[in-house]
Amino acid sequence: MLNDRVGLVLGVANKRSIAWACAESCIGQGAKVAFTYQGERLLRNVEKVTADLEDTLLIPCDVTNQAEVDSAFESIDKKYGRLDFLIHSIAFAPREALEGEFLATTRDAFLTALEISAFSLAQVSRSAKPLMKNGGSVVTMSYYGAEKVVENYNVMGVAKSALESCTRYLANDLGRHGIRVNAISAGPLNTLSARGVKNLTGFLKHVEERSPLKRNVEAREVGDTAMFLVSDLSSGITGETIYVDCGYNIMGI
Ligand code: 1JT
Repeated sequence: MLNDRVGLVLGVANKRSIAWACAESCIGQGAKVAFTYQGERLLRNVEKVTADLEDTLLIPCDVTNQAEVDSAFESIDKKYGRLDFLIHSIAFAPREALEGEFLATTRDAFLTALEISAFSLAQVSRSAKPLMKNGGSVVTMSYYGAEKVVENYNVMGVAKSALESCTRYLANDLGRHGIRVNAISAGPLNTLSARGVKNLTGFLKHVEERSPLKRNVEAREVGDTAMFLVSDLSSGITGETIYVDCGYNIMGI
C-alpha cells in the first residue's frame, strides 16, 4: 500500500508511543520512515525502538527551535529528495496545567501548550509542502477534550480545539497542492504522556464501561487509521477529525 513512499514521524518517545504505532503500521505497508526526536534525552529511546529498521533517519527536532525544524527538513530533502506523508504526534503542557481548574491556567502554560501542540502543525506542514512534490498527507493526533469538557485536560483541550481547527485551515490551503491534512481523535492510551495524568486507571475503566465496544482502543488501531489516512485509500478525505475511540464519543446518556 505504501511502497516507494517516504514518511516523517514526529513524536516517538518509546515503543508505547502512538507515533511508533503509526510508524509500524506504515512500515508494514512498505513505507520508508524517518523520525524526529526532541532532545538528546529521547535519542537513546528512539534508537532502541528503530534499531531493526533499514534506511531510516533520526533527526533532532524541537519545534520551539525554528533552526532545528529547518535543518530537519533539509536532512529529509538531502537523504530522500521527497516526502509523501508526515505524522505529527506531539503535544505538551506543563504538568500543573493538567489538574485543577482551567481558570488557573497561566499565560505561560497557555502559550506553551498552544505553541507546541497546535502551532507546530502549521509550522511543520509549511516545511513539508515543498518536499511533497507528488502530493502528500499530513496526520495529527487530537483528543475528545477538544470538543467536550474533560476534567483536568484543561488547556490541552483548548490546544486540541486549535489543532483541529488548524487541520481544517491547512487542509484548505494545501488541498490545491494535492496535500491532505487530517486529525485522529484517539481514545485514551497508557503512553508516556498519559502517565502523568491523575487517575488514568479510573479514566480507562470509565471508557471501558461506557464505549459501545466496551473496551479501550489499542495503539495499533490508531496506527492503522494513520496508515489509512496517509495511503491512497483515503484520497477523498481532508480536513477531517476521525475518532478512533471504540465509539466513546457518540454516546449521550
Ligand atoms: C499531553 C499529555 C497531551 C497527556 C495527554 C495529551 N493528550 C491526551 N493525553 C492523555 C490524557 C491527559 C489528561 C486527561 C486525559 C487524557 C501530557 C503531557 C502534555 C501533553 O485528563 C483526564 C490530562
